[in-house]
Amino acid sequence: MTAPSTGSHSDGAVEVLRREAEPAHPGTEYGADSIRVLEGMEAVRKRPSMYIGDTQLHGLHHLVWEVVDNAVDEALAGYCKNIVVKINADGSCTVTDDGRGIPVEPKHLPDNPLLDGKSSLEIVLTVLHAGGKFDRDSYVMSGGLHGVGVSVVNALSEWLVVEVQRGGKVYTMRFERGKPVKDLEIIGETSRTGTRVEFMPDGEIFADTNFRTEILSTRLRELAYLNEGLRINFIDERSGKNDEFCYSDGLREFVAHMNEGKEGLHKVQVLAGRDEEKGVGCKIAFQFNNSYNENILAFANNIKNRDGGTHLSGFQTALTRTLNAYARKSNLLKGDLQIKGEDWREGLTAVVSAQVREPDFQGQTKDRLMNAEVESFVQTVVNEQLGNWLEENPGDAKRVVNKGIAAAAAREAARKAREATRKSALSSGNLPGKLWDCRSKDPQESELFLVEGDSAGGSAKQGRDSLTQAILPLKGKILNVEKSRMDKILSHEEIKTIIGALGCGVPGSEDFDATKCRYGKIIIMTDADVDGSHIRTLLLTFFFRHMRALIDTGYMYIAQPPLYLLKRGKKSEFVLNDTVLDGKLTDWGLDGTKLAVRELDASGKVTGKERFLEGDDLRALVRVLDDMAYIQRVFQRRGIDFQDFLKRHRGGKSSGLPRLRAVLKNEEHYFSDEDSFNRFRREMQEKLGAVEVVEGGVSLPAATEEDGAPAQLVRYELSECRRLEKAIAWLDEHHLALEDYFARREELITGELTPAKYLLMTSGHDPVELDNLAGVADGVRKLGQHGATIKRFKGLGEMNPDELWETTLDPARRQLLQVVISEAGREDQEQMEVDWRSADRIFSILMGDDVEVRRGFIETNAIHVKDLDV
Ligand code: 0RA
Repeated sequence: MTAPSTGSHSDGAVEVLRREAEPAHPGTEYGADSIRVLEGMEAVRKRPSMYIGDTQLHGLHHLVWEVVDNAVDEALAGYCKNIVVKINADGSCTVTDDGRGIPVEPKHLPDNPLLDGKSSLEIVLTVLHAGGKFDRDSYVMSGGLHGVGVSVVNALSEWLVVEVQRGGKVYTMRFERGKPVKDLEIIGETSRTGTRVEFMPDGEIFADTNFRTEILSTRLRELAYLNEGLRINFIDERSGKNDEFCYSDGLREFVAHMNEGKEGLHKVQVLAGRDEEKGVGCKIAFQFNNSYNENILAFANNIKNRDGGTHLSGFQTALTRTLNAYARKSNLLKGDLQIKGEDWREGLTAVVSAQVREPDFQGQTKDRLMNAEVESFVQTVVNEQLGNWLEENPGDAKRVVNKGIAAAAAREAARKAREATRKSALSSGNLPGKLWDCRSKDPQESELFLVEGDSAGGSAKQGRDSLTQAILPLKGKILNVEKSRMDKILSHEEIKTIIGALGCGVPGSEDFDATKCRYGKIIIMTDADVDGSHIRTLLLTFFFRHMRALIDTGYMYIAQPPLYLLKRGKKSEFVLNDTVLDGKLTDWGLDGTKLAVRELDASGKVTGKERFLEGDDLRALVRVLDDMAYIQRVFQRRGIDFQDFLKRHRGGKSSGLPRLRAVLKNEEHYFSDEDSFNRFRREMQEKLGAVEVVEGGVSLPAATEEDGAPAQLVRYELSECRRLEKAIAWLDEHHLALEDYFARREELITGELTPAKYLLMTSGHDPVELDNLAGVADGVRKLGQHGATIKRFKGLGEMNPDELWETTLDPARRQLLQVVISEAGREDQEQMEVDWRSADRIFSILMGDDVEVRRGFIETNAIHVKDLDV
């Protein structure tokens, strides 16, 4: 047995600690519960929260994690190298891995007549907790959090299709709401192994079945960081996003990623060790940077522990001890300055990842690791290896120690500044002179507007409801707190004014209490230009870093002054943004407008017959066409010609569009369903020998590269076709020809065009001839624009006090944006965490020093920035 081997593992992958396989007892596992088996799926559907936590976003994503965890388990056991997670255009999810494949052989279970003779695959998918009973010697490290089994995913899916490659054969089986609807079927041969699970979360169970890209990609990236060498591809077909996460030096790269935009004081360091006998291991990556924020994440067996636990406290204790000892010994620290743990951790970014054979977590959500043996183990590793690193790198060590000393000194200075701020700004009745307070003293109904500039402040003061609305005009840009320590922040005039107006104490001190805030809403109101958004970001950075509680309790808002003033005839209207503008133009364009559909004879001449679409029908048509335009863009991204696709595959009948596209030896084939695809696959297998099916989009790397490797049949799911079919059905019902969508008008010898089949007619305007059906939606919006002027507002100052009241201040008419770190609402821990981390990174990137990183960020994200008027 080995003693803790500390040091030698720092650059290998985190090694996995195994536990002997539990002896299997075939035939006994299910015996007693035989009757419950069928209840199982029903039970899950009756009380889904018991199995997946809730039926909100957290539970929805839990389905994906359940399948992914199984694949990661295969990776931990050494059998799987690649995982692909794909959100399909219809909202279903496909998880593919190249592990061993779920076992398929029939189970001999004489004690259980219900299950006897059924395939393992069916049992794994329909019996709760069955997965673990199949001798997964890999047991080890992953999951634990989930581990309720893929059967739960099955139970909560409208449908689920699983495909297994194993033992030379390809198997498939289909379920609906947990029940098998097709027997296990062999559909081909293969030289590979792996599992593909495709499922549609059930709308009867989940309020919202829309997977969130951010939640998925953050966690998948994290899993790739934590499992070095594992390749995870994430594809979101709804947007075309396609990411590959694969890190040979995972934790180190994780910390580098977290520190993007910050300046490191040294190279990322890794400390690691393990003790087979105790069944514990840990790996820690850390880097000090020049910021003032501490950012440490803790994981045990791939599970994030939000409240840390013994691995984290072991790290912190050893860090403080080792740095203090080194600082004294090297004479960097003189006198009686006391450096606390929090001082040492200023500007520290770290990931602590522990492997524990028998993890003991606190609570259902496993937010805290409790195993006592981990604490002392991590301490030993850190004391020794961190000490060595400091000794061997005196330059780095000096920077780190000096930073801690400065932090301790600044803590002292900040304490004094806090005292001073408290005295000046907070002595009661002593509100800042610049504040135009409201008369009400009830925070419930009081609002504070933080307004850019004195002139807008003046308009706001005149336009407001002075009973409940207070105005605080801010001069110029406030301090960038990302680059300042607390003592400096607290002596900045504008910040002192804000602190004084809010009246809930000085941030960072004990008497800070968000619930004492004098206003129930704090509303940032800046111009819709570059300066305005800079000021907004500076303010948000301040609140995010130092008054986070105000954001978390939902006090923070952003005012939305209108972007446009639309005028038509005597009517004028303020318009919030581009989406609303489009809607307005559609409304105006539809007002009194008819679409004439003329009959043309075979030679393209008008016969004189025509019919009209108007009112709700025409409105619905515009919606259907906008939908089709969206789907057309999806096709474009896939490199499929939409027009060709519609032409070649509709075949007259409304029998449906192909659901699958496959490419074999550069030739395209389309299939209406899985069955016809599988028939084709078998045929090809007979003809060509071996045929390997790979998922389109990204392919799992070929298992063999030699000659004679099987031909690749690349398979693409065309799930957006379901939506497209709905659109086409609507056109059918309204006797509109799909061919007309792309129709073109010919040019005659005279230079004229052949007569238009579609015309938009409205009073006071010549009929508008359209080239084809696709042109109707934009044609309507163009009509709406007729005779209208659109004026774009830049500054708040362009509005007079009345207009400002009407559009932006009046609670009955304005639209505020609430600042939440989670888009999904505060109750959702999952989303919160994701967004907190990206917010942290984004603030560092946008407000930090690193110009290159900032430029890169702005360039890659420029696509989201509309109307940037520089
Ligand atoms: C039960 C036993 C074994 C593997 C699996 C389940 C398994 C499940 C999933 C779900 C997604 N991908 C998966 N891969 C594997 C062990 C198989 C063996 O011993 O050969």
